Amino acid sequence: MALERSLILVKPDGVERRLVGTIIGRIEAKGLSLVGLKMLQITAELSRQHYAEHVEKPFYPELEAFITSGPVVAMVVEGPEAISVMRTLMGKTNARESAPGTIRGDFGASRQMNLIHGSDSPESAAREQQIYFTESELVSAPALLSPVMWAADEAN
Ligand code: IDP
Ligand code: MG
Repeated sequence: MALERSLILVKPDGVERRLVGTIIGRIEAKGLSLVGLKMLQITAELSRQHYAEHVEKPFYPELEAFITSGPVVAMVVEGPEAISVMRTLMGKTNARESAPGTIRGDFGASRQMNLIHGSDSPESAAREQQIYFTESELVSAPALLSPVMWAADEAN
């Protein structure tokens, strides 16, 4: 098991609905650490970079219109297996099918306006972190609480 970093966005619908604090609260309550945080407006160019794998898909124009429609909050979160832990915490892409207890399942009812983005693999996480953050914008989280949160072999 490894300490990982995932790139998370609270999407424009989450910001507009004043759910930023609630969503960050869930991430922190799970035990993940914030190591980077900023608010920004995604441009069309940035959207094409972020969603490179979807640019040719039929739904891309609507997705771009949505993701550029208002500010987002970008974060890098860290913890043991943070990438898959965040995907589980988020729920399925289509919020109507997301389980209750997940962020999308509790707060969303749309496939597109699904509140949150999270990296889907270590490769995506590395690529996406570079899109939003420079190395100097990411802090090293203090390990003070780690001994009471997980065993040493869960985060090496
Ligand atoms: P993910 O966010 O759960 O990783 P992806 O399949 O990577 O889901 O899709 C990226 C984003 O594009 C979704 O979060 C959602 O906002 C939007 N999206 C995905 N599929 C559709 C669709 O079929 N129609 C409209 N928007 C979609
Ligand atoms: Mg995805």
